[in-house]
Amino acid sequence: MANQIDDHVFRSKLPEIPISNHLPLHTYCFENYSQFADRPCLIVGSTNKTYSFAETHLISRKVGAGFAHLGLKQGDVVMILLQNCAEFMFSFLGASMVGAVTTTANPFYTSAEVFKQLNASKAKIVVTQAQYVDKLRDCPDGQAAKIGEGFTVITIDDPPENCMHFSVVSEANESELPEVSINSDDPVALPFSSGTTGLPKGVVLTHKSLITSVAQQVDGENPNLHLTPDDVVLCVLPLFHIYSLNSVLLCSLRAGAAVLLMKKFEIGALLELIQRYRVSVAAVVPPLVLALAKNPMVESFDLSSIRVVLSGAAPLGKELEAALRSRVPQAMLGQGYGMTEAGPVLSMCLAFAKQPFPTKSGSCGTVVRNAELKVVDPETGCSLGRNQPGEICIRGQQIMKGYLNDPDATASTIDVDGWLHTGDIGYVDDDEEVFIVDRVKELIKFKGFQVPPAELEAILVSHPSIADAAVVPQKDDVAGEVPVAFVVRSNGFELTEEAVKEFISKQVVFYKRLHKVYFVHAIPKSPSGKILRKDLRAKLAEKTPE
Ligand code: 4UW
Repeated sequence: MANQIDDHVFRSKLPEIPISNHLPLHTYCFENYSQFADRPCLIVGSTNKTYSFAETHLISRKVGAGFAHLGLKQGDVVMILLQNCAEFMFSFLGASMVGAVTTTANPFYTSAEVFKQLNASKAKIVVTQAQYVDKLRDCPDGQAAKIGEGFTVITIDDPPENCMHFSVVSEANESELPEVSINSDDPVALPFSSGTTGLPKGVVLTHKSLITSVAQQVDGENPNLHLTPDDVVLCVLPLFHIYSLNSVLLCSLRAGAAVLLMKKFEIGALLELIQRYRVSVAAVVPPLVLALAKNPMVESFDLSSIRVVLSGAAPLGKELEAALRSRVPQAMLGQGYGMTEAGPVLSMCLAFAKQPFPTKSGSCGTVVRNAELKVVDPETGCSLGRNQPGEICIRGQQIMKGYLNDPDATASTIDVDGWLHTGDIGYVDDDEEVFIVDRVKELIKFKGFQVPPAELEAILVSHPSIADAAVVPQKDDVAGEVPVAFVVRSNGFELTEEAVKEFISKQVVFYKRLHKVYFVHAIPKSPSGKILRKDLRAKLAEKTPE
């Protein structure tokens, strides 16, 4: 406790607010919706179909009732394996309404990746599209549950064999939605993240955590991220990632803003939709900033409606920010800083507040209100003052409850005093702005997507000709970072770089593919057997790492 008294704790410049985090998440999100019931809530970019808030509320209730009819019980898990679409929203909210939990997965995952998450989360229902159903059929080790036996598959388009159509749930009778008593500490979302070390793990986010995070952004007299029913918020970032799910979907729902859903990023379609729907808030990641700043097509479209560009999930260079500024001079540009386990938002640009504050380029915002942030020396654990870089820690009701069935991983991430350790190195300056300067955790980020090195290392050492392996990030102008491997061949085995790359690419989603393989005689390790990643990163900085 002595240590706590000495802590330098940073807080928001905005006053604390009361947060209704005793409610279930869906009740909180729809709390004010009668004020904008007939306004657009969801706009489907590819079809121009629009759902009002009242329609979204009703369909979500139907889906909840439909899920219950299929046997989904409070505490059960639904997997959403979809690109951005209206059914994503209905399924997430419908599940919440019956006290169930949603785990979101990337539809581009390979079958092996999907099954790892399906088995770990024990999902009872999978909502997906017909084209992804094959991934659910051939479980690689043949041991998992099967469609129709262990889990039910619902497709939003023509259902293949043993699957049912989404209308089975979306046309259910909403009056049959079961009454459930939800505790604020019950889980509602289960995204997967590798955190600071190891394999992807289920991150238990409760009703309380997500409400707190949304409220920290959009509630109060002077919201940190000011959204109104006049806003149209671009939703091109995938909803299976917590950034889009929380800061785009849930925040808009709470604030009454319309969400413009795009299935995937394609610059022409994106620009056309921004112009057509007069998008006012664009949530982006640095590669999208690059496209908006550099692509010549941008000149032919009217982007004058954009008032806010929010970037996050990976570092945004100052030069890139400046280049974008010249394209959308009327807009406020700034960053948010999030981490799945943190609920996810740690800090948000205060230029987005209703009564904005001046902010600096390169900053990741200021810690959100109703939360505490500190910076600790990674060696001593002591907290540091202003302008001194160290590991960023966050505390508040928004952070995860813990990792699913993994108390050890939870204990090594959230300490006994409730501080969540991020594995990011940064500092807080004289104006309360957070700057991230490095990452000490293993995680690699390709265009903001998580690439867990431990996952690739486990696959590599399963190869009969590989004795040992380590995967580390290499800087890349477009993706930010790309994964590269150091590989030790087994005695006497021939193995080419191409063969190693192909072995990996068959088993993982595109952004986890290896960009380079270096053959070495040994992987540097600490006496306890930990890979010395710092040494390997230093080797990469040399010209010839072999
Ligand atoms: N600058 C530098 C940043 C930044 C960053 C994240 O995949 P995860 O677990 O989670 C995220 C969540 C991002 C997010 C959520 C909600 C939100 O409003 C927002 O603001 C725009 C962003 O990315 O990866 C977490 C890790 O990603 C890095 C950092 O290392 C963090 O621990 N990261 N944001 N602005 N790095």
